Amino acid sequence: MTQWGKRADMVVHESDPFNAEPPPGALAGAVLTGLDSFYSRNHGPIPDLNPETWELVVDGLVDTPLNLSLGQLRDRFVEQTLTATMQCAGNLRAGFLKVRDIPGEDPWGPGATSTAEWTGVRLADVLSAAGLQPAAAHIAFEAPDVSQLATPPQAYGGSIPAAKAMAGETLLAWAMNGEPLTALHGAPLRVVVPGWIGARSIKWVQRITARREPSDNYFQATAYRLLPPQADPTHAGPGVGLSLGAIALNSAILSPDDQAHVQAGPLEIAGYALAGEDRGVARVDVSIDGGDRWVQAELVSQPSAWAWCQWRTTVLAPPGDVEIIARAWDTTAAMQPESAAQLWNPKGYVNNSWPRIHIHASARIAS
Ligand SMILES: Nc1nc2c(c(=O)[nH]1)N[C@H]1C(S)=C(S)[C@@H](COP(=O)(O)O)O[C@H]1N2
Ligand SMILES: [Mo]
Repeated sequence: MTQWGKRADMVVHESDPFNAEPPPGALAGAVLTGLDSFYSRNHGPIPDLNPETWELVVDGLVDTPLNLSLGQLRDRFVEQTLTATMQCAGNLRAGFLKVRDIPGEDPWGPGATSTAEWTGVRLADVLSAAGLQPAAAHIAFEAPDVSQLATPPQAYGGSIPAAKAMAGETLLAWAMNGEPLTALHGAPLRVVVPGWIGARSIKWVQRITARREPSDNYFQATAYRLLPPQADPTHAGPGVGLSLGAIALNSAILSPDDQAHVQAGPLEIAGYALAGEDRGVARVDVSIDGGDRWVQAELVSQPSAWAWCQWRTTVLAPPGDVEIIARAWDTTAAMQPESAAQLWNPKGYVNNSWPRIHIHASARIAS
């Protein structure tokens, strides 16, 4: 049996806590990621919650604090379904490790990114029912999974600004690709914050608190912050560096595999691009000559403003070692930064530099 029902070729970075991503090729070409392939990122043990007794508390700066069972949540609010991509801030950290080591963090490839159709209710509807007060600037989430990686050890949590919480796309979801949420992905209920780093999509959410300030949970105040290159992450306390929220424009090459042996000649290249909050993917370029000439890839599908754009193109691979580079542009005409070295940071977040893979093409044998 594979762990947690995942595919046999899942790249497992850690078993306890479970941290795993699908091989890149498994993500190529498909809008939705199957539940057996969807990456999983955990900071502690996976809670096994009883949906019958589980309750969601909504409190803080609200007129009417709420206690809601799963049944009440389904009955009182209008069901919503949205296709959205989840992406970990550590996606593509592996590219940073070629620049400089990052101790204690997993070397994620491009697979810490997956897309599902999420079903649940709007967080905005629940907050409105509770009577969100004007002073509430941040909405904090609490979960029961206690992480030994936090200083001090504590349950996972985080927050988003009230404006994002009240935006229609932010959901409290109980289903993924039409199936009930699994324990691994946050059953019975998780937050889904489309366009924002995965860390804010709190799984197993049990308390939602409206506050004046962001959550002071370790994973909001100290982790998931972009530190300057010289900073020592073991000594950076709360509030140091940039708090990560909205996703930065990024892309990945999913097929062929890095280091693949292929035949020279026409070669299909496929990948994803993700623009994040408020933007769409406008163009993806591919180069096989170090960036002298670029061909525009075909944008295959972008199922919603909150999902990745799958792209593909065919190049003529010359015999020998070939580097394939991609770069995405968004609807504000901004383009991804070129080099990982410029972006390297001590925790290895947000590597949105141009993706590069190397292949070896062998000359075709004349027949
Ligand atoms: N309670 C809880 N929620 C969590 C986490 C966690 O460890 N505990 N990890 C976060 C991170 S960093 C990411 S990237 C996503 C991953 O969601 P997934 O495991 O469903 O892919 O969940 C987020 N929500
Ligand atoms: Mo993450």
